[in-house]
Amino acid sequence: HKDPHFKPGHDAMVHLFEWKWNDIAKECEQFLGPMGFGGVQVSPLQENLVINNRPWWERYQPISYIWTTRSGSREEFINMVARCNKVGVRIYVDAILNHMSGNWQNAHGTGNSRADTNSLSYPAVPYTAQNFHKPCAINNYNDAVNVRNCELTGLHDLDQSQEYVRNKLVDFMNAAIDVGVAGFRIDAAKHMWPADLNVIYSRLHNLKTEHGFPANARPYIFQEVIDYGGKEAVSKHEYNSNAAVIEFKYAGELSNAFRGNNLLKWFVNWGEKWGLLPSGDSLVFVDNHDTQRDNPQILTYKNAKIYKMAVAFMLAHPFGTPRVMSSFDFQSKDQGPPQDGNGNINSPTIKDDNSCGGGWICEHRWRQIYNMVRFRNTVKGTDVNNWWDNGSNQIAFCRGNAGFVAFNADQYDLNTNLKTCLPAGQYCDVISGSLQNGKCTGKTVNVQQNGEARIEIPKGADDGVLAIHVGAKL
Ligand code: LAG
Ligand code: CA
Repeated sequence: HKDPHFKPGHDAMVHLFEWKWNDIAKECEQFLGPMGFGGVQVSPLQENLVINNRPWWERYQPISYIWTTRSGSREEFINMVARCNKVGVRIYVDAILNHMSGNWQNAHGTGNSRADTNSLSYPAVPYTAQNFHKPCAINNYNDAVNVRNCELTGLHDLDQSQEYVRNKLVDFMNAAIDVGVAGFRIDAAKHMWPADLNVIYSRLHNLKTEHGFPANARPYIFQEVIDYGGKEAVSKHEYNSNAAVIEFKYAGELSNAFRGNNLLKWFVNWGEKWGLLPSGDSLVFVDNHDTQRDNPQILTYKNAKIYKMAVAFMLAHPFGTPRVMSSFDFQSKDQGPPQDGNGNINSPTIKDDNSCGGGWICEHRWRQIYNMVRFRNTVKGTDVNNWWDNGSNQIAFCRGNAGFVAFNADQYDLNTNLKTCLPAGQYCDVISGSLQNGKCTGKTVNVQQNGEARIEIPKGADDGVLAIHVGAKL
């Protein structure tokens, strides 16, 4: 369950948070496939409770396993998966296995199901009170039983030790596998027992060759276990034997350093030496839909220059399976996606320069980000070599003989000769521009016979990164 099954020439996942299935299908065909993205994490597939003013988080309050949400219908979902697979882009579903909804009067769902949440009755599944842990509140992260058998912010906590509950969860996931999804994000994995989860994973179907997967392929599973390395009863190390884990410490350390609280030179040994899980077990990221709202330490699109530097570093470095966040703009924590007066989600609009409008940020359509996805594909299979730093926040490294990247997070210019490890010639810096019709729209870098080049990143430049690779040679 640790292989994302990206197609050759494709890498990195993007979280198209709250996008509609029809829009994702179009995005796969028009942008993600051609740009070499590997897959999409989509918002939850299961029916959720309708909540007043339609906050984004209503989708984390399931009411049944019917595939009807504000992202679209079952037919639209199936159509999206097929169209994305066809252009080499995988789909990963955000699966909520830990809980159902909290308590709400007159609860009804996006597929018109009803529930009596106060008595833990969800007839559209059906679940009754006996399928849940006896309600108690999670309030002690030093106690694994409290963390796993009590309610996360009042969300009714399913008992995954019951065969009946396991079967409901497995059937839901297998139905998604059977229409072609490549895997799942496991929401709130920290709040479930690893042994129960492993039973569930073991019962999942293989991915099917008819959807372009290799024979006997297992679904990719990446589990949300928030663990920044502090002392708590539950740790990420309990979860990575059978499946991947979302590496929150990776995200925390990157934001910390790019904000100026740690020197970039220390990234010379970035990886397990920092207390991260092994590379092959780690889904890595800079921000997610939660941390961009509730963790002021974490970089987001709102700090565009240093955010893009952190994302570029993630994509340039071989550690982990990277996930790029794609947001909608928000002013307050609860604000839902761009929507009309009837609560229908609006589609993003696409401008001439590739970027989005209509309230959608679409970080994945920022040149500095999608060009680094191309960089990652081009250098795949190589290591980090010829690390250079100035003893502070200017760093550079090669990826084999295929790519070179430099960062300047110091408050003075970077202007020096560096080994690029690339064959001599003229290269297009894919951060300040793109190679289009044989011409570079940004800076060009001249690599000498000895592999060295003059590398300049002035302190006031729009971007604090420079990246060149053999796929963008003039
Ligand atoms: C997750 N991972 O473990 C999701 O990434 C995260 O977005 C989910 O919380 C959480 N677990 C539950 O799936 C989100 C919001 C919460 C929201 C919850 C349920 O961050 O704020 O809670 O979804 O919608 C809300 C209210 C709470 C209330 C609760 C129950 O904010 O005050 O107690 O609903 O009604
Ligand atoms: Ca639980």
